Amino acid sequence: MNSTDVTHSTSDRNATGPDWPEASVPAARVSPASRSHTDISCASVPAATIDPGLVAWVAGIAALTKPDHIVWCDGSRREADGLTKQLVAAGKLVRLNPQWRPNSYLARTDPRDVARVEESTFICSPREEDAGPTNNWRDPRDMRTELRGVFDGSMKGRTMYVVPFSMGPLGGGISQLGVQLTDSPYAVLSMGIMTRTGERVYRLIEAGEPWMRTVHSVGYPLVDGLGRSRDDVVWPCNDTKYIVQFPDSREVWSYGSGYGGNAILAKKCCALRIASVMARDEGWLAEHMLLIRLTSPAGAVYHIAAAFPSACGKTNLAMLRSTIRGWRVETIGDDIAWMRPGSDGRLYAINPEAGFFGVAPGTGEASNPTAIETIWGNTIFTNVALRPDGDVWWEGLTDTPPAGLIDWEGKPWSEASGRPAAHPNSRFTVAASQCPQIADDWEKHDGVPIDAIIFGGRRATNVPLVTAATSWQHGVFLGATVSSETTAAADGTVGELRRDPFAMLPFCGYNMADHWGHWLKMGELLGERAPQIFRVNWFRTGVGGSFLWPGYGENVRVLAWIVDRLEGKATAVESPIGLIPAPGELTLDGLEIPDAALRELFHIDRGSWLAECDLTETFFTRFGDRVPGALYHELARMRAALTTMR
Ligand code: OXD
Ligand code: MN
Repeated sequence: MNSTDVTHSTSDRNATGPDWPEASVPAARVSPASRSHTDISCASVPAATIDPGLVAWVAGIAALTKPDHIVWCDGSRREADGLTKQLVAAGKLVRLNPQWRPNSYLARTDPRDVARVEESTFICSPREEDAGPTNNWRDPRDMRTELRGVFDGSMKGRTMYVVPFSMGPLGGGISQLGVQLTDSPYAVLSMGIMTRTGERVYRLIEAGEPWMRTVHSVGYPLVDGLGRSRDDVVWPCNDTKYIVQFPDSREVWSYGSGYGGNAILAKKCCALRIASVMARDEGWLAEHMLLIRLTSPAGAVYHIAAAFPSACGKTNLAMLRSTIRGWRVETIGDDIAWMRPGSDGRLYAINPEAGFFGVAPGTGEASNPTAIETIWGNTIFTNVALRPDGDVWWEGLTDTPPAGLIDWEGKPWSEASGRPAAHPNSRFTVAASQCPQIADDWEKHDGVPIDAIIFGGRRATNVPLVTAATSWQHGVFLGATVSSETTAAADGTVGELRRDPFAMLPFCGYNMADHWGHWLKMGELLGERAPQIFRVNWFRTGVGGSFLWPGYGENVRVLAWIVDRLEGKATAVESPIGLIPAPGELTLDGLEIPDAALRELFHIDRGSWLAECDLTETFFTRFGDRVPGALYHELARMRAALTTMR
């Protein structure tokens, strides 16, 4: 099986394809007998480490959560195969047809457990003001008491897995270690793809490396409060959910959800919420950014980090295939970047993850052929639709849905069903190394030097296709004002804006205004060697609401202009909101784009921008005096320039 077969398979294969006996919907309940069928756990397995701190912590959590077994994971293929078999036997994973999707599986979650739960996500810094107005804060002592209550006995009847992990290449200078305790084998398998797990992590911990402590329980013990056993279910979870970060002790506690964003604790919880605090304290940056390498026709190489709010096509940009000759994009990361000043004074970045946890709907052969090739096999799909021939499907994979689909809830589906076949937040989890355009040195220990930083949002109005910041300080202002329109006002003025500064709103482990201050400090530190900052918007619409810019692979034209700016070649014109390409500077050959659309893409409407300034001021006011004066200065400068604009 290779990627070419898969590309063929998704569009041309007929629904009655090869025989695939396992396409039946799994039973809703799982009997204890099937649970023990291939259970690889063993209560008497000795600890896999001699680190006394780790052993004592695991024992302490086991005493609280009371699992039947403890498994010290080694991250091996054998271990993953054993767990997978166990889950398939228990009806918790559907094995996909290996002819189309080798070693790949479908998980269907409980319909009440399909996404991150921001309302149940807490930052428990000792002082409320350090969490800031955009995070839910709870007093750490109160929260610990509450958590002790919910975790007490939460793993009864289950196995607790000890998953050692490294974010970033093992032993790398920018990498960080952690251990996740979990009663979810699905989480163990996902962690095995998304992080570097394995025995070497135990050895590094024994050698004295610091590590993050993370605890996860789906909150569905197999013994109830009265001591009676109960059957397991296909997707155990709990209506009560907690995703709790203790930034000071570098700890995460997650309860009640098995969904990836809440259960793969190394990702959003550690690599962003906890790491952002470490970065603030230690002088680096942990950001919600993709990482790419861009090579120009002349062979010049640049590295770009880009922040976009969730659901703004980040994976598509991370895997972009250039539509213009000579330009090439290589993928380094699709979601998170850790960046540190190197000894030469430049900013160096790594992707701390080892896999992609990508949104499936909208990922198709036209929008992202690279992702489609990446997921040819060895992939866990969650909440996508199942074809009768044992492969997967989701909206946007192909134009026409195949016949005979089973939807993400396990029910027969047809276009007449009036609901999506795949959940809008359905996912694929796959190793980054399977990406056909992953950079050869994507795991380089010291990272890659960043030349440009991009902020993007989903804006139907106002924000031009591309803007260059006039300074680092102005760039930080652009980052702090990242936003997406939820609805555009009927009269064409600014609609309801969802603010998502630095695309970090749900992910910053401390006061967002302090995050801006930290970025300003980093700019001072980097000085002349700081990357240049840009803002992009692929989503501006014209009359009738159609997109003005074709997007996807054509976005390389914007990247090319950014490189021209870095090389001092492209001229830009000043505007009240930043520098925009001078007419004719954007490479448009081969693209049919009407002049009127081009003008509209860069049009700056004074009235709407002044209204936006007011909204920005109101937004800043939420943070009181924590907002750095430099950002108010940028706001005042923009207002003044708009007022005098002709
Ligand atoms: C993600 C997100 O899952 O940003 O990456 O929500
Ligand atoms: Mn993300």
